[in-house]
Amino acid sequence: MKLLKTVCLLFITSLLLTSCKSEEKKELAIVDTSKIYIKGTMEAELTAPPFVPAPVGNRSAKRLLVNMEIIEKEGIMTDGVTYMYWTFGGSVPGSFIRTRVGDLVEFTLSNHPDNKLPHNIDLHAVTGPGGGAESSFVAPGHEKTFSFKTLNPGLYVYHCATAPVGMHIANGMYGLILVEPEGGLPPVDKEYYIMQGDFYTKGATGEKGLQPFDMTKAVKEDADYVVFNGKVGALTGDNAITANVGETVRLFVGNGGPNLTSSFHVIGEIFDNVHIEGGSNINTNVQTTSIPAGGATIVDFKVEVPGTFILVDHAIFRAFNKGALGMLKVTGEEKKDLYSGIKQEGIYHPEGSTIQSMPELEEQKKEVVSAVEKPLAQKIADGKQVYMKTCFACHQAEGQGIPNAFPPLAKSDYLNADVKRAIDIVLNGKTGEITVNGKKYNSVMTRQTLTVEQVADVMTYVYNSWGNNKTNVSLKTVREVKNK
Ligand code: HEC
Ligand SMILES: [Cu+2]
Repeated sequence: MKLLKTVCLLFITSLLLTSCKSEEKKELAIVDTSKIYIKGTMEAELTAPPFVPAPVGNRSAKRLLVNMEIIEKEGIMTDGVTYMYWTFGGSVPGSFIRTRVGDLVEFTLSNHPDNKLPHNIDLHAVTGPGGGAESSFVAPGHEKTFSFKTLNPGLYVYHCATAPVGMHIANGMYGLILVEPEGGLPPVDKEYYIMQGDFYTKGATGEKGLQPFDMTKAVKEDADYVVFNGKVGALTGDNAITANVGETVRLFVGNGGPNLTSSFHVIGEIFDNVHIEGGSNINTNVQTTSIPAGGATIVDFKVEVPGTFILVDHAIFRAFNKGALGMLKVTGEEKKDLYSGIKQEGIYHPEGSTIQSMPELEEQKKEVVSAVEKPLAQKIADGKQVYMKTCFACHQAEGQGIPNAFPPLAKSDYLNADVKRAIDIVLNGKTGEITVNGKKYNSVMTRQTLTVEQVADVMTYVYNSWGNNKTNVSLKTVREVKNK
């Protein structure tokens, strides 16, 4: 009997304890904004991506005036392809809005008189019908004002919610609004604004000209472009985001959709902290984070070593074939103890014999056997095999390259100007800035481990394809470059 009593008591206490605990959690998540007093009025700073306004720090809650203009305008999707974007503030994604919990946001949405359509805004940070959509519906040449109080800290998507909603979002009508907690987010060295979106065009991916929106493809979720910040290359080359070794970087990452979930990943980095789904729960040491359409996340990480770190949607064809690729360039001193780079290169014998440190010797042995010049057609055929195995991943099937990341080999002025220079690149790799067909590239091509014969074959194939100058690259020329 006594035992039963004790067990009973224990059970009740544990019940009480657990209910107490969940109460505590609730209090962390929801702020009692009735206890936050509004002191003064200020105009919100709005920024175009990849930049964000200054942190709120420990400013008091305010009446925060947000003035946003809707602009429909033609812009560049990728080289030779333009698109009619509908924008909040003139950019895709739209202007970044930075608030703190307890602010009274007075939102004025104006629709430029040159626009063709009515629009509105649904902010996921709003507690109220339609997230503001009903109160903000505005015809061209008009403006509407409504206000809301930011009750929940977090990173929120906003988007147009005018019918057909999918079309307005697909045309670029989305952005992020940040509600910082009391006292602000912990300070970091660099902050950037990135948003993924999928686009659907009448023509196939890369088809030139002004491409209209394609409703059928959008319904099928068959995207032609999946991009960061509204276009291919918005964050690559000269547009890359930057940091210095030792700094902490925070990315506010949203996904406008309209359809696809993002598997957001930075190649060569690990997220130290991830605000899961943009909320208050923090996960640590994350490789890839999932961002649903209409969702967002905050990630931060310290950059420890220099180099170019590639931002991707790790649903990887989207990155290499549809545009979801960006770059973070980190400059500073090498930290060989953290990352060595290539330490040693050798021949790998699976049978388990010793590693030889002079691969050239092996290659040269092979060369003796195949020192005879083959007929041109045979070289081109063999060269194509090498190309599809080795070069294709970066320079693409038709040698067209990837804007801002991998230069084209098709009709490449750089390639056609100097054969020996091109051979040298394949033999020894290439870093540093080069200009190909008027476009600058500043990336890394790794050294390709190919035999002299393979180099002659692949270069002959490249020179005899896609409008290049039909050079027949001889074994002799490759050897000359190799032994120079
Ligand atoms: C890992 C990606 C990658 C692979 C694989 C690759 N390249 Fe490159 N290639 C590049 C990059 C990046 C550059 C530009 C380097 C720079 O910015 O300095 C480049 C530059 C070149 C250039 C000079 C620029 C131009 O467009 O004419 C040639 C020629 C070239 N590569 C040929 C090849 C050939 C042939 C192969 C296969 C044997 C190959 N590459 C494999 C990434 C790659
Ligand atoms: Cu709209």
